[in-house]
Amino acid sequence: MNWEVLQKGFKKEQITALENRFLVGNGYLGVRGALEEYTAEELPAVNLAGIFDQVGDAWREPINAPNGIYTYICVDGKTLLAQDGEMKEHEMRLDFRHGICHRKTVWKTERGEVTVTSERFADHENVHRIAMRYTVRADFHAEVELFTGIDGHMWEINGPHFDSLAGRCENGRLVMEGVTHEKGATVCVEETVRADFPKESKTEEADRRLMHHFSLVTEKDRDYTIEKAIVVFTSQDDDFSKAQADELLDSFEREGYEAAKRVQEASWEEIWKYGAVEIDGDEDAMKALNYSLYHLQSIAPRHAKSMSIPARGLSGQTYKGAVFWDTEMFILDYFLFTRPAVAHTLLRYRVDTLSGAIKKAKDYGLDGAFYAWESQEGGYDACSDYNVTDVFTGRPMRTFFKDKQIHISAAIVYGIMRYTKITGDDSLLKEGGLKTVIECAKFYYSLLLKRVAGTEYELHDVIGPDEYHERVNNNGYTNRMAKMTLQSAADILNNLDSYGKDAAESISALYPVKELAGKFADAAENLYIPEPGDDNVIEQFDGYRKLEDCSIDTVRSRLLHEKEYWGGAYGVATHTQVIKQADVVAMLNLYSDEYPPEVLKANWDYYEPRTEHGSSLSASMYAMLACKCGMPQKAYPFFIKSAKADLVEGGKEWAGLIYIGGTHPAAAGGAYMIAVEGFGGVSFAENGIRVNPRLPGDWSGMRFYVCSGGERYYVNISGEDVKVEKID
Ligand code: IFM
Repeated sequence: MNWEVLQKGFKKEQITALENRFLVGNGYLGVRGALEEYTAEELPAVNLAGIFDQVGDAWREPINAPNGIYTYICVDGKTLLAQDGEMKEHEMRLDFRHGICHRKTVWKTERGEVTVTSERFADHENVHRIAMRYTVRADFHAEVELFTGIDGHMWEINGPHFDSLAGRCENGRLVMEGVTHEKGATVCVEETVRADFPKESKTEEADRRLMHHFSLVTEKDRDYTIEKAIVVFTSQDDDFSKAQADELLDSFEREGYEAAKRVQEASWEEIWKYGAVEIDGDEDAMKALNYSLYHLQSIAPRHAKSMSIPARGLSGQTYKGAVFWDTEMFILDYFLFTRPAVAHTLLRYRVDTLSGAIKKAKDYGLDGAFYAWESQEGGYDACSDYNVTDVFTGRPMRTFFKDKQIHISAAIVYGIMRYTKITGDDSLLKEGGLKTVIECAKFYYSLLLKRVAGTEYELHDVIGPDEYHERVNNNGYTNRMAKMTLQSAADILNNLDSYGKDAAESISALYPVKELAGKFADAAENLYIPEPGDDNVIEQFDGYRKLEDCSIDTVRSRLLHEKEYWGGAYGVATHTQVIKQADVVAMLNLYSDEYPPEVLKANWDYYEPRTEHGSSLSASMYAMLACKCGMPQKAYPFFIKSAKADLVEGGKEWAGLIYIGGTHPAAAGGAYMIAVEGFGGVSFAENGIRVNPRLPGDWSGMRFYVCSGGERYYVNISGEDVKVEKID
């Protein structure tokens, strides 16, 4: 397979999408695929994981570090900037086997051609470091001024996040240090430059920019190359000091870009050894899938013990750098199956942010743990009560995602229980997970309602995964996930001894075990789950089928503005059956074994034409259920849509007036689930893994590795033949 994404030519309107497509990252930082000369206007970013800042009442968001990539040239007095769009040739290339982004640009000047080539990577071995190489070549004796340094004018959506930003030169290296507004955290960027020409530079500081300035008169057709290392660290890093930063720069000065690149290539080869998926008969699908996995690997917090993945990865500040249910329901499986330690880190973050969830529940007058819909550090919910701006009035619109998407707590329980079941490792449960599950169950318990004349419990006033219909009663997905949570907690409480003496004692000290177990079991048994109707269709929520039944096109034709929000109080979809994303279908996908095939199919057929797929999460749930209905052909276009979410243009970039562009890790994780669990048919049972493939059209085989019960298996599907081999 060709592990390369190539983009030839330049269009201004593609700049932001390409920055996502060519992103390089290592879990600690993400570097948007911006050209070196881009300034804030083109949205470049070195986006940092897990460090946030808020300015005034604006949205709290993650920090973009001062941009140490910033480099440009002037030739014969003219500054050459790609964004001016006057290049003769331009191409970008991503080697996604090794996480290296390349560019080549040719300008035609009055005296001849000037070519810039560059490459860069976010170092996987030393996650604080970015390495780059930048080469200029002219086919004439050109007067070249080369500027490279640190740009303190970052792209910030709700900044400025640095109250102060000070630059200095330390033994020829540039250092820029910012102090964040909210917490006074420091973010430090240091860089060093090697050059293959006599390196005499002036250092210039102006207007929040700190630059080396090299003046060259180039020989015809000779390369002039600088190699640069940029190290980023913050006062929030537990285990990284200035001395270590200096050492990383020292070693780069000694050994150079090529040496660092060799290590980078070896690290990625290690990742792909068990992390890639091979497909026979469909090169395009295989490439798109592994490109998705590249993105997941680029944002995996391998360096941390307790950290999760934001909904837009490390591609910037959109979605406030917050963690959603995307992680547990869409992203988790890839790591669980290929690198369980990362799955543990993702879930550890939830266990460690339990206190934030307990506080949120309390703030709403509820019991237990109500996890943040948009979780930042400490479990702080970054979701605003006004998450959409009305395009007509410019006024903030009241949305209820934060208050009513109660299914978020169940997603955390789902993740923890799934981790425990598939790995066979109950350490997460013992180290805080038991309490987490119990607190989530307490949360749902405190929300249960029973009608005076009723026998079942109900959950009212919620928002399901389909966010267009707010404040509905008995959303099928939510109720089923709440039931799972209550049942999991009851099982835990009834089997406390199986977690060992210490865990049993600490839980018994906190809760009336027997009483709670009884309450949760009763609630789980008697919580109302909407049943299939005469036509086998399950109503998404009470009264859903009484809403206007019209096509998506009809709804779209009623828009008065292309960026108008479809949901909420007055949205065009609100009073119709048109939904944003998989909802009943998501529930049936998770609980397919509880329903006969005709119910699964009837709901797929009913809901698909009514689903706008306005979220990149939607396609994978439809594809998964299609596979379970024995319709891999129908699943295939949804698989391609998920796998290519960051590879092709056309993704949603706006919600009302809010920019929401960025990478789509949940779609990437969804693509993996479709390939391995949907088409590959992998599932996990008490006695090991099961493989029951349902390959689509052209696929004649698949090969991949999966972990289960502390073992790793090699799965080789070839036509009808399935081999599962345990790896030593
Ligand atoms: O979590 C999703 C949500 O379901 C739909 N809107 C986008 C969020 C982040 O991906």
